[in-house]
Amino acid sequence: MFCNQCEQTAKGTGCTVIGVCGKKPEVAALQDLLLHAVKGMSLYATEGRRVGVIDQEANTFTCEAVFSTLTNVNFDPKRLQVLINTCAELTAKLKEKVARAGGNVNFTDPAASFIPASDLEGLVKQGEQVGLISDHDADPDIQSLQQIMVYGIKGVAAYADHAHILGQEDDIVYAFIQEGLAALANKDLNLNDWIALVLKCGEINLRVMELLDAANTGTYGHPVPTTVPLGHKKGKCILISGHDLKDLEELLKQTEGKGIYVYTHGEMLPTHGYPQLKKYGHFYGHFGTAWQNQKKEFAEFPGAILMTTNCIQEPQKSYADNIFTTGLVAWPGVQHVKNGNFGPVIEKALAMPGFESDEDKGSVMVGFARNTVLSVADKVIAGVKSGAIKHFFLVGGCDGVKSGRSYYADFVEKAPKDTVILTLACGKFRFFDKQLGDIGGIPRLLDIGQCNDAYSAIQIAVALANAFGCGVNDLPLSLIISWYEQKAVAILLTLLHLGIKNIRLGPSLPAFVSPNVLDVLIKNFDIKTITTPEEDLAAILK
Ligand code: FSO
Ligand code: SF4
Repeated sequence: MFCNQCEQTAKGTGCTVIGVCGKKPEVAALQDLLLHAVKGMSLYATEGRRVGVIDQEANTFTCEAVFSTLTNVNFDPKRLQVLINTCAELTAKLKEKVARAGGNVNFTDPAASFIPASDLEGLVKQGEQVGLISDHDADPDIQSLQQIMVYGIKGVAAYADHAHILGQEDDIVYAFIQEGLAALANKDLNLNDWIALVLKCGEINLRVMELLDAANTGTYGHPVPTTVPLGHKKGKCILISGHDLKDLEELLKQTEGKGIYVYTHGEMLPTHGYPQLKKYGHFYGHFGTAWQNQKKEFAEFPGAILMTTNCIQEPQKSYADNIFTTGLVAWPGVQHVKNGNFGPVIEKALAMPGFESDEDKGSVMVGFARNTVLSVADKVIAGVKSGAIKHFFLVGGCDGVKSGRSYYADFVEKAPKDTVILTLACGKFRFFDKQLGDIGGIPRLLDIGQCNDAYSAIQIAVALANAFGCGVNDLPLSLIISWYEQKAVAILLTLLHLGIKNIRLGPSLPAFVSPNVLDVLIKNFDIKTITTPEEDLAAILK
């Protein structure tokens, strides 16, 4: 196996024996094969668009399949086998449609004529031949750009899947995912073509985050400032993790009146701020912190646990019987329930002891997405003009296990009292419960939301820039970003597409960025790696 798509990749170069995430070589091969099969489908889909064929089934499937190969989503060979076979079936149907419409269906790339082996063993063998960088003679910079684009596309596909679940979609998103994957079969593209595709990925990711923002706020209202308890109530309980708001809503509906309290874990925390979700009286609080602490925290939870999306880790024996997956998440042997069919989760919660007493562990505030922040824009602008607010830091992104990640908590702790910290995604759990006070009524720590709410952060920055009559790069705003998996890659590409400069990225640079590509990033975008909180703060505020 070879996989280098996430930040925790082995030795900072690539997982070759087993994934640091727990991905076994056969699963890596099956994921590679699935991506290969989707590349084949994408060749026909892209040609299809040229002759007026738009296949909705193939489009939705493309996102589901690509999302399944994202870090910490699907570890189950059998479910990957189903996806590979479905891909081949849908591709055959699409090919026929394209041929009937007069399109070219004579592609020479092996992905276009892929026929899946009949059993898992055969599929694994096929997968071992088709890894993303299996061509060892290819130009390393082009290969680097191809990886950046494919990993960015994985992030786009994840967000597109979430948006689609709530009825929001735009064919330009599907078209780009397929155009990008089909481009991998085109050996004539040069360095500039690949740079253009990488930046287009950022542009499309902005669109898909906008769709997801419309999906979430359109369905559940704009988040409002909300206090979320970190303790618990006596009684039966379910813990829900991941990013999917629709799953949460269904769970809340189905548990209503059953004497069960629902708690969030990780990226579900910001959902407490949505009016149409917070209205449920039994939607109580947040338990634990973020995904990388799940083995310890899930073991301490006395109820059922539902994983709606990434990031799942190998379930420990102590909670293997009470954890469930839904949607595209899967771990072999873990009970999988269809989206919305949460009966088994509820039964499990009712059979488990639940919390024996109330416990108060303080609280945190959520709900500072664009609507809330921009409703007090006058106050914020006045604060900057009077000098009460000297600087804004966006300290956010996704978290991981590495100890170097303590940088982010230290940074927040050391940021001067006249600065405001905006945060989002699971990286915030390193400091989300710090009491940082306020500046003239504006809290110094503002939780914008999940990783996809980077869209909201961008809208806030653009609105402030307009109010000050300057560009985003001229605002007293610095981006201190942590990355872990491919949604973070997509967001980073969006920031580059918008021309945002001086991003400080950590805890380490992606293994898939070649020295020459890094050079381009530094020259054009002044991108930097994090150093120490003291050094970076001093450099930014000087
Ligand atoms: Fe984190 Fe996982 Fe939201 Fe990622 S929970 S690491 S960027 O999937 O998606 O922030
Ligand atoms: Fe390694 Fe990350 Fe790939 Fe898992 S997803 S195999 S940890 S690079």
